[in-house]
Amino acid sequence: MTILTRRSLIGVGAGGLLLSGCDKLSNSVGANDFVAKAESATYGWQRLIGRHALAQEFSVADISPVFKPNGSTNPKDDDYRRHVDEGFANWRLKIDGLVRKPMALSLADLRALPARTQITRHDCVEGWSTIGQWTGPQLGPLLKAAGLLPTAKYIVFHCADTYGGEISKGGAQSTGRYYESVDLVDAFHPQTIIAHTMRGQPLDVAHGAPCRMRIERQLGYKQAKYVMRIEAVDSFAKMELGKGGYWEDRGYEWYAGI
Ligand SMILES: Nc1nc2c(c(=O)[nH]1)N[C@H]1C(S)=C(S)[C@@H](COP(=O)(O)O)O[C@H]1N2
Ligand SMILES: [Mo]
Repeated sequence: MTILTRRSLIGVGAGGLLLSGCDKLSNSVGANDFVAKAESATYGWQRLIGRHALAQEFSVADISPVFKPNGSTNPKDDDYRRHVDEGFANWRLKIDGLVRKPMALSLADLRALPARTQITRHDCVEGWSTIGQWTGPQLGPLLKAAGLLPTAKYIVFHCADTYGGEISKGGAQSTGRYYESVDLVDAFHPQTIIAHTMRGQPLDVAHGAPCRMRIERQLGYKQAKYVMRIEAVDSFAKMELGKGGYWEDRGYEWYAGI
């Protein structure tokens, strides 16, 4: 059939946007650049053997009966408490930094976007895994809509929670606020979604309400909960302790591939 041109294959829908985003990516960022920046062998190897590949997806029957909440499960931060009390009516997800058109999305806006549902395995470094079902818009098309600038190299997820009892370990320079970051390969990965729904229900506070990241090729601590702001940056050297994430600032690998 001749009607299946390349244009008709990649030109439509969110998947098409993603493909063309990734095409652009591999042209603008050379593999050498990534390998040079690699902080671990996994990062380099996964880049070479296919970081675009999908993480395994499971069936409804595989979903774990209980998805263990971990890390912050009920943030005490004033701003966050207010949003919970207001049912997130005044909450906005900001998308800003190195973008042409910064955005502020309400929860209704987020829910109105085309969404992807995926059943995946969550692996925590503490040594447990659990299978959950997540629904939410893909991050890639949103970044495109915000006009991600060519100078952007990383996407940072700023969270609402101060992780209890750990501030002191970060020293005076750290606010103790949870945050995370990924490169553009993971930001535009089709399974990288802003999940507002878990197993068909609005995301609860324990699991990151009103929205949390799912970045399925990486470990549990990359799955930022209570996301308030998504910032495109060219460096995170001057942010908190400079390693690109709360746990990274405390010694974990920045690239936590699985
Ligand atoms: N904002 C925020 N995100 C977070 C954490 C956290 O403490 N705060 N903990 C991380 C860790 S270590 C894990 S294993 C997962 C746990 O997600 P869950 O509570 O849905 O199981 O969230 C990750 N994201
Ligand atoms: Mo974790």
